[in-house]
This record gives sequence, structure tokens and C-alpha cells, in this order.
Amino acid sequence: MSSSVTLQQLKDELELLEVEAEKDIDKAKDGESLEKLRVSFLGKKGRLSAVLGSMGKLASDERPVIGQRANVLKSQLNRLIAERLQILNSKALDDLVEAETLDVTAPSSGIPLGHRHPLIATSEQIVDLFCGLGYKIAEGPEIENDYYNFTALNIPKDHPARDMQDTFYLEGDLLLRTHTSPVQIRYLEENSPPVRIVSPGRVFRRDAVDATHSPVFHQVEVLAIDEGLDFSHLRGTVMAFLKAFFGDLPVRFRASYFPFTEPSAEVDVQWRGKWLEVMGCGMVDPSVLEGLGLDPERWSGFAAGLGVERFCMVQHEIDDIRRFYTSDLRFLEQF
Ligand code: 2NL
Repeated sequence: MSSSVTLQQLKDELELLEVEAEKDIDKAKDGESLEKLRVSFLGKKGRLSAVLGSMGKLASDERPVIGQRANVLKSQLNRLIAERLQILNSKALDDLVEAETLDVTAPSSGIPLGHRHPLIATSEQIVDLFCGLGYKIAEGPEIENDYYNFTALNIPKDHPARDMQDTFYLEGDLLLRTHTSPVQIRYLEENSPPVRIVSPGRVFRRDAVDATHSPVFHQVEVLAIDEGLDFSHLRGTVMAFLKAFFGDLPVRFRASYFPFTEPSAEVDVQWRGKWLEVMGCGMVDPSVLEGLGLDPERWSGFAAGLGVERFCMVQHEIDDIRRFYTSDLRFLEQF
């Protein structure tokens, strides 16, 4: 009958419980199984509670013996569980560290490097060639006013370049520069001749986009002003530049017209059997010099301008100008 519980039986049960609990805790493989053990030994319906529950059936002087032992056992098992948990946790961390070791000697996958846009690379190449001839770089604003972009360059009021159809006008007399010539006008206001300057930059024209036209494109212009400059200096400079860029190709000058040069010429090179127009040039018109307060009887100059897109397309056999502006890495990474 359940009422017959002796002190010895409970002592034996506590001893057995201790031995089994210590063995099981020692064997536990993770926090979850430790928690199950804690519940089965020390929980409300666990084995230790069962011993304490039967204690009431002992004589009153025997109860404290079991009570004390049970309490000592409880804190002992709690401590063992905590210690075991700590060991398991640090072992789990060790396993993780072991599994995650980095091989610092493994070959790297490489850091992807960016590079210059092909257009900028071509522009710099052109600018460098003129720097080699003693030219200084001059740069200026992309937003210009009517005076620097047109009037100072002898571009008449009825010239098509001034038409709303051809120029991006902003507020007042501001506009997006249609060439880099205004940079050179600004430079001449600040510097007295002799000057030799090269001006690269973005320019803007109201063009419909197709394979050869873009409303934004890039120019390089050069300007030399000195005493005694004539067309032979212009021709010699252009020839030297084209030879350095394209190699020894046939070159021809065709008479042409620009409002700011007189005489003017367009220059073609024979590339793969076809004549290709690559730049425009001329002697600076005396009225442009006069407008800058320079005496045309003393000073003369020559100027030339080219489109960087055209040079870059020839250089790399690119057939569509839109490639430059769509930021397609499959295209750009080829350069
Ligand atoms: C072209 C033609 C040219 C100039 C640009 C210039 C600048 C000043 C004075 C006189 Cl400050 N001329 N620049 C002269 C002739 C031609 O460019 O086809 N460009 C893409």
C-alpha cells in the first residue's frame, strides 16, 4: 500500500535519482535534451517532486532529513545542468569556428576595377597630343549666355545655330553651349596673346537621336593666337595631330565656311579606302579678334574643332553613337 513509505526507501530513491541524473546530464548532447532532463528530474511532476510529495507520510522527525537532502540534490543538479549547458554552448561555437575557417591563402576572386569611359579616354588622348605641342588646357561652363556662345563668335542673328530648333535655351539669355568655343573667348578675356589652348567638353544641340546624332556630345577645340600665324601653321598643326592619332593616312583639306573663321576648311582622312570628315578649322575671323580688343593687323590665329564621338567610333569600330550613352557594361567593359 502506498501509505507504507520508509525513510530508507526515500533515501534510496534520492540516491538513485542522483546517480541517474548525473549520468544523463553528462551524456546530454544539446540544450534541448538538457531541458527535458531538468523537467523530468526537477520539474513540478518530476521525480524529485514525487519524493517530496511522499515525505508527508514519514514521521515528523524524519521529514527534515529527506527535505534537506532533496534541496541539496536540487541545487547540485541545477548546477550540473548549467555547467553542462556551458560546455555544450562553447563546443557548438568551437564547431562553428572550425567549420567556418577562412583560407587566407586561397586565390582572390579579384576586385572589379572601373575605368575611364571610352569617350573620355579618346578625348584625353586628343588633348594630350595638343599638350605635347605646347597647348594649355582651358575649360569652362556648360551653361553659357548668348554673347559667349554666339555674338563673340561672329554668329549672326539669323544663323540657323541660333534657332530654337537647334539650341537648348534656358531662362533669359542663358543656353546650353553648342560648342566649346565660348571657353576660348573667356580665356582671351583673361589672357593676352600669344595663346595656345585646347578645350575639351560636353556640348548640346537639339538633335533627334539616331545612330549618328545625339543631343549631347563631346568636342575638342584648339586655338592659337600669335603674331605672324598663317594657314601653313594651321595646316602643319592639323597634319601633325592627325598623323599622331591615325598614323600615316592620306589627308585632304576642303574649303568650307564657319562664321568665326576665314578662310575655313573641313578636313578628311582616308580610312579603310573611304574619305571620312574628321574636323573643321580655319583662320580666326578678324572681326572675332576685334571683338576681343585684339588688333587684327598685329595678331592672327587659327582654330580647329572636332567631335570626340566620331574619333572614338573610328578608333574602336563602333557603329552606333547611342552605345556611348546607355551605360551598358557589356559594351563599356570592352575598352
Ligand atoms: C567643327 C568645327 C571649329 C573653331 C571650331 C574657333 C574658336 C574661336 C575662334 C574661331 Cl574662339 N574658331 N573654333 C573654328 C573652326 C572650326 O569647329 O566641325 N567642330 C566640330
